[in-house]
Amino acid sequence: MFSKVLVANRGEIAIRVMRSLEEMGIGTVAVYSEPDRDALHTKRADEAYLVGPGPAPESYLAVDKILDAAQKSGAEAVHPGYGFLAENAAFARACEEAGIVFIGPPADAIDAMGSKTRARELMEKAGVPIVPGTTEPVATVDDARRVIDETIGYPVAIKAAGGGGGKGFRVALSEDELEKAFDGAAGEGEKFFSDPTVYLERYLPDPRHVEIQLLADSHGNIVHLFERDCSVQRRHQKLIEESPAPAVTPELRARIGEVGIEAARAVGYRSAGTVEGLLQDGDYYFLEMNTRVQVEHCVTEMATGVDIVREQIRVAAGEPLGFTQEQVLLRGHAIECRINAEDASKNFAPAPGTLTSYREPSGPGVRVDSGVRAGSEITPLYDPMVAKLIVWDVDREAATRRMLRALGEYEVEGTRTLIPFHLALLATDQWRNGETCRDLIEDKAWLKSLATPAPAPAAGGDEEEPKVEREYAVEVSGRRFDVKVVGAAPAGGAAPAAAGARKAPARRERAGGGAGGSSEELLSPLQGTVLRVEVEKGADVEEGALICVIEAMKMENEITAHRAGKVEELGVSAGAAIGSGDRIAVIK
Ligand code: MV4
Repeated sequence: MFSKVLVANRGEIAIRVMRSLEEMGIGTVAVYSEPDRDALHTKRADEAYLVGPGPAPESYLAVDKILDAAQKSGAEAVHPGYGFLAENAAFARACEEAGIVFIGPPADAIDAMGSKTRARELMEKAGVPIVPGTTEPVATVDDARRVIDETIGYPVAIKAAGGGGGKGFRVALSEDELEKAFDGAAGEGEKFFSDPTVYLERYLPDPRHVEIQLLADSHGNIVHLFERDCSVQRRHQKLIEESPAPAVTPELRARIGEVGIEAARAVGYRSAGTVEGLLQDGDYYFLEMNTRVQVEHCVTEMATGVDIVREQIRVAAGEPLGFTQEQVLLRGHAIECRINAEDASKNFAPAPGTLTSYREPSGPGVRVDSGVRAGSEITPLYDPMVAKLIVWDVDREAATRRMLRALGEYEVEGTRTLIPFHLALLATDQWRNGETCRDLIEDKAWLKSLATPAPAPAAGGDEEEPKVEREYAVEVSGRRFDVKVVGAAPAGGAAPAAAGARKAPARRERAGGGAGGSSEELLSPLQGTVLRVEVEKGADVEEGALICVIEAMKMENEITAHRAGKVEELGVSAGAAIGSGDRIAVIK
C-alpha cells in the first residue's frame, strides 16, 4: 500500500478522498491555489503545496506543477477526484512517466471512452445496447439529413463527439430545426473540446437517466454496485440523485448491472467508473462512461456500505477487490441533494459570497460531504457546488422525509443555496411519484416562488477582542505551514489574516444575491463575458425577463430582471467583459 498520496483537487472531493486515506493510514498531500490558502482541504492535509494563482489552468490544471508537488512531497500516487485532471489521459500518462501511480483507470481506457463515437463503436461491438444512431462522425448537415431520412428519423439528438455530460447536445424535432441544431452542437464541441465532430442519436422523448457504478481491479475482477437515478437535472447539471432507481425492477437491475460490467470489460477497465445510460419503456441504452469517481458516488456508498474511494486506492496499489458480486447488497434507499451556491429563484444564477454563518445537519442516516465552514468564501472561480447532503433510510418515502428534515436543519447565511429548491421539490407529488420533474425545473413561475428574503449582510468590521495569540499561514519554498505567534496584539487590534479565526470581512451585497446598489440597479453577480443581450434600452420588461447571458467558467448564465419596469440604462454589450458587481441595467 502507498504511504503518501497527493490529492489533485479542492473542495468537498479533496476532503472526501483524504478521509479514506486517513482511515487507511496513508499520508495526505494537498495542492492549493492562492485563493485556497485557508481552504479546508489545504489545512486538513499533512502537507500542502501552493501550485499557482486562482484560475484553474494556472493551478489545479497545471500538470507540471502538480507533478512537481508530488515529487517534492514524495507521494507515490495521485488521486485526481472528479473534474480538473480526472479524465485527462495525458495527465495519467505523465504520472506514469514520472513514476507516480495515477489512482484511476489506464490512460487508454480514458481515451477510449473520451471519444463518444469511439465509445459507441466499442460498445456496439461488445454487444452493449447503444441509443440507435451513428457510430461514425457525421461531417455535414447534408450528410446528417440523409442519415436521418434513411434510418434514424425525427426527433433526433445531435451530440459533440468530444462531449459528455450534455455539453454540445442539441435536439432537432423536425428537418427545419436540423441546421441550427447541427451548428450549435458542432460549435459547442469546438468551444469546449476543440473538436467540432458530431454524431447522431434517436432522440428519446422522456427517458430516465440511470447509471451503473462499477469497480474493477487489475486481476480481472469487475463488480457493479447497482444503479443510481439522476433524472433530476437542469441544463445537464444533476441536482438530485438516488439509489436504487425508482423505475428499475430487480430483473432490470441484474440486466443493466451486466451491461455495465460488459462495457468496463470491453475497454480493459480498472478503478471506479460509471456507465451512464437512458432508460425508456424498460429498454436500457448506453450513453457514455465516466472514467472517474463521480460527485454522486455517495448514494451508492450509503445504499451498499462500500467505500468506493478506498477500493479505488486499493486497486490502484494492485490489490484485488475486497469482495465478490454476490457479496454486494443493496439495502434501503439513499438520496443526495447537491448544495450549490446558486439562486434557483433567479434562474440558478451563481451566488458567490462569504458564508457568514454555517451549520450542517446531522443525526441518524445523514451524511454531509462539504468543503466549507463558517467564514469560507465561495469564489466564482470554481464549481458552485459547496456541499452534498446525503441521507439513507429504509425506503424512498422514509428517505425523502429524512432529507426534508435534514434540509430544514441546514443553516447557511451570507449566500443563497439550492436548499429552498430541494425543500420545495421533494415536497411535490411529482417527486413522490418518482417522475423526472423536468417540467417543474423549467417552470419559471414555480422557481420564482422559491425566492427567500435577501441574506443578512456580513457583520461589519472585526468585533473580536485583540488577540494575543495569532495564527498565520506561511509558505516556505511553496510548502504551507500553520504558524501560531504568541505575543502582544498589533496596534489597532486587527489581527492580520488569521487563518479562519476572524469574522468574515464586511462585503457589499451584490445583485443576484439580493440588495445591492439601488433597488433599480441590476448588478452582475459574476465576472465573465457578455454573450448576448436580449433587451434594448427603453424596453418594458416583466420581472424575471431575460436581460442578458454572461459566460463564466464556460457556463452560460442567464441574467433576469430583478423587477418589472422600463430599462432606462443598459450597461452591457455582446462580447464585452463584465466584472462582478458591475451594473447591467437600471430598471425603473
Ligand atoms: C439524451 C436524451 C434523449 N435522447 N439522448 C445527455 C446528457 C445527460 N445529462 C442527459 N442527456 C440526454 N440525452 C437522447 N438520444 C435526453 C437527455 C436528457 C435527460 C435524460 C434523462 C433525464 C433527464 C434529462 C434531462 C435533459 C436531457
